[in-house]
Amino acid sequence: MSNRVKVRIHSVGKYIPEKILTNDDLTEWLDTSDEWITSRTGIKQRHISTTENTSDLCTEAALKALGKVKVKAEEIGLLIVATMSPDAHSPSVACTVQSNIHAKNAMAFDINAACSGFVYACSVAEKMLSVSPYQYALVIGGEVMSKVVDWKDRSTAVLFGDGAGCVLLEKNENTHSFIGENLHADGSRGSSLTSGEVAVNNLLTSGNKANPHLQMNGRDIFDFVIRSVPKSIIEVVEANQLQLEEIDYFLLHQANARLIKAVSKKLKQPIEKFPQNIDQYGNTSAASIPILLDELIEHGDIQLNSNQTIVLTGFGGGLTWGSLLIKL
Ligand code: 4VN
Repeated sequence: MSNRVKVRIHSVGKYIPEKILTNDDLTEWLDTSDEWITSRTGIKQRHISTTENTSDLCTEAALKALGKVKVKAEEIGLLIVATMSPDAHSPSVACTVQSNIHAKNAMAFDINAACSGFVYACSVAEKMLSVSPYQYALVIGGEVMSKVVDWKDRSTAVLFGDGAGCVLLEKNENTHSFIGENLHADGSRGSSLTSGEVAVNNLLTSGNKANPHLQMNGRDIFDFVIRSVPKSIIEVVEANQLQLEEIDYFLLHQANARLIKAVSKKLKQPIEKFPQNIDQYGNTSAASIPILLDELIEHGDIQLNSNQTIVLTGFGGGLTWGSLLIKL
């Protein structure tokens, strides 16, 4: 990596839809309780979009990130959106955002790696940026999960929320933020989490079954995360001659508070190094890591240009998982 052009995080932004649904609100529609949801998941409430689609959330997050620094939309050469809840298959969310913010010099495409999407997209963007003529890339994780969950299924409907987070990456002479990574997939276990199935349907074939809703085998996913995520974190840290003790924060995909606690135990690292906001937002899939990063920067826990070292770890549908080691 040392002979590549350096890339760093220049600014971060987020956008959360205004409407809040608390656990108690959900009990009007579902046979569930605040006690069950809180104790099993750590979720107290989630934000749900009433009018805005994924591209609208992503547009606002991008404008926030750009507004914090003196970078014009025309200076962006690459715009990637990580999402599993796009407005449509085509145009991509990234192209709609490109139009909305007038990033007319940017190539634009979506990446779908479910809850790992933001980590995957950062990895791709960093590599493309480092060998490109342009100076800036926008990487956005954005989801309107509320339109894909089955609101009659209490085992999944209570878990998810809507939101978007964005990082602006910059080519830079001095600092290389992206020190190491590992990205993984196990497609043989893809049926553990499905969403938006589309069956073959044409003049010659019809009647095939497809379920457009999100379906999840919670136990399978939980087991997979416990087996693979601590390993991925240890791998990325040790492969780069660091020790877990030297990492300031582990930013994990916000899927379940009990799971984050289990990972912290397995790594023998204090829970304080695993910041969480799942209580407020639920599981926002590809958006959860950049939303968390933005909040930590706003609260002053994480500072850009501080020499802090953080690990970002995504995991979920696909199945996919992976970690980025970042020096700020
Ligand atoms: C990663 C994970 C999850 C996930 C899996 C299971 C689960 C979240 C099942 C047991 C239930 C409480 C909730 Cl670990 C989802 C994704 C997708 O983003 C990624 N919660 N639970 C209980 O305790 O009965």
